[in-house]
Amino acid sequence: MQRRNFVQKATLASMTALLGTDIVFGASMPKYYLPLGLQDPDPFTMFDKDKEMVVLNDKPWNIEAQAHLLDDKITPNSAMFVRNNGLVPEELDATTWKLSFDGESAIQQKSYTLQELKSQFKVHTYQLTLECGGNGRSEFDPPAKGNQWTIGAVSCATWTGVRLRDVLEDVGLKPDAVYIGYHAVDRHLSQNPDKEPISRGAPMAKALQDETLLAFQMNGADIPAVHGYPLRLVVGGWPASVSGKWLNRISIRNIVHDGAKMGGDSYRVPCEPVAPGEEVKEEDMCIIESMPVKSLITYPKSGAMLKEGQSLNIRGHAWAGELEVAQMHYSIDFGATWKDCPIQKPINRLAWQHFSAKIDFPKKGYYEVWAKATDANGVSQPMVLPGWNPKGYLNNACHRIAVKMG
Ligand SMILES: Nc1nc2c(c(=O)[nH]1)N[C@H]1C(S)=C(S)[C@@H](COP(=O)(O)O)O[C@H]1N2
Ligand SMILES: [Mo]
Repeated sequence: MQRRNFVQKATLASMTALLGTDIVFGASMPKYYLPLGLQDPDPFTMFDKDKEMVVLNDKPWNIEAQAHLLDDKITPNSAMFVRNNGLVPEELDATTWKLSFDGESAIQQKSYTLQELKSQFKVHTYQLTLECGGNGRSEFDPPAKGNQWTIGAVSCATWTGVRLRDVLEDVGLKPDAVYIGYHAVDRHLSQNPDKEPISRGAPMAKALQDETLLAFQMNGADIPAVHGYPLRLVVGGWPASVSGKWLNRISIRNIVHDGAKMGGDSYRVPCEPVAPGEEVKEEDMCIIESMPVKSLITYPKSGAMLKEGQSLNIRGHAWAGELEVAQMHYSIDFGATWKDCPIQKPINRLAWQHFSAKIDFPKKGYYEVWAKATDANGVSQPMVLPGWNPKGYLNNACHRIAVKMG
């Protein structure tokens, strides 16, 4: 990333220096050509990701996990999906970083260095589930444009930072404050500095929750560059698009924040169900808030082979947006019957929960294990696709794995 930009301005001499040897026919190189030897390494090396992660797009970078890579209770960086709307910022300096507050409903304009945030406010740590609103999009029919996420755009890492609420109280909220909107330093794909790739936000009630963090650490270390170093808004349980990376400004609004990707059909679904493929008027679209109940079998990998009579231990995670997962079930007969599956309590609100079960199969043959979570309101995952919507959001259909015995 850094190099691509650099080379536009680089001279032949500096490229030679970087390569450590002469570019023998350098004079014949097209202007602005980037020698292969100076191009970025592969995304797995560049972002420190598992080689089994799946790249969906490289401009911008969008990379998802596979179910078995998400087996850890706390998602390590190596298995955390990447969703960028614009270009990963090139220069990120934590020592000079500032977070500023503005907006119609801010009592004052104020800014904080990272050091001020850390020293003036209490530091909190939570495990928070972040799922892209478009996770599962690839299954919709008629198909929806956008990254064709399968099941891997979800993570639950440990985030450390200060509460947004504490800082908002320090800035001061006017009584008409209804929403916060974030701004960040990543650039629009067009490279137009006046355009933001994304600037979303949350209603005040969500912004003021205990778990809504201005985070400066992930899994006990600096946040990796691609995940928002050095400061990120983390809003668990809502579409991960609300969790602004590379955060440098928060606007306190007296209207629903109207930043990039807040309107149209971005992160919005029909307020009332529609038929697949139906056109939906803009005023009939509603902003996605809490994500729906969902689960993932992370062990074994689909395609597991068992010996005759061998039982199978499965495990995975379940989450339900703002709610807790109350029950977990599995089926080996395509949903005809369901068995109870023990599920742990979350370590804190908005963290995913872990389930496991020991399954016995009646005889040799092909099976599928389907997993189904039910939230605290009694709402369960649909067995197959839920309601169609123009951008293919909120697919929380039951996850399943194939198993062969004998
Ligand atoms: N500044 C900024 N923040 C952002 C984005 C972005 O492109 N720029 N993408 C959002 C979207 S759509 C998602 S799903 C999550 C992805 O977070 P991750 O890449 O850390 O997994 O970041 C959100 N925050
Ligand atoms: Mo997203």
